[in-house]
Amino acid sequence: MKTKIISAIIISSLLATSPISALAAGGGVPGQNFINSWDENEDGRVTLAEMQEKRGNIFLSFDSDDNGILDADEYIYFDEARANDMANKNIGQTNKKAGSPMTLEANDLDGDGQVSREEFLENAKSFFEQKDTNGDGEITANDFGNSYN
Ligand SMILES: [Ca+2]
Ligand SMILES: [Ca+2]
Ligand SMILES: [Ca+2]
Repeated sequence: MKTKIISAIIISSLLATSPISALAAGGGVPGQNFINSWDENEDGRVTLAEMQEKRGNIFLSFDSDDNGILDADEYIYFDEARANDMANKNIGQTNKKAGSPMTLEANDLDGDGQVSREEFLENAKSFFEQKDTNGDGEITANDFGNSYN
C-alpha cells in the first residue's frame, strides 16, 4: 500500500497534463509539456493509444485495492499527487479544479461518485478529441496554436 502510493506520486510527475499547465509551463514550443508528458515513444506525436495506455498505468497506481474502481478515498491521494506535482512545477492554482481532465467529476461518466477503469479510459477519448484541434488523429505542436506553422 505504501509503495503503491509512492509509485503513484512518481507517476503523477507525468501528469502535468491540463491544458492550462501545458501552456503556462511550455515556454517555447506550444504544447511541449503536454506532448512530453504523454508521448511514450518520443516521436513528437501523442496518439489516443498512448494516452489510454498511460492513463491505464496511472489508474493502476492509484487503485490501491485493485478493484478496478477509483473511489472517493482513492481519489484523495490522486488529487493530492496532482496538486503536489503542480506545486513542484510552480504552476499556479488556477487549473487545480476547473478544466482538469483528471478530476473525479470529469471522469465519473455515470455519476455514481466513483470512477471505473472503463470510465477513466473512455474519458481519454473526449480529452484527446478536445486536444486534437485539427482532427488528424494525433496531438502534435500543430494542435497548440499556429505560431510555429
Ligand atoms: Ca479501488
Ligand atoms: Ca462512475
Ligand atoms: Ca492533431
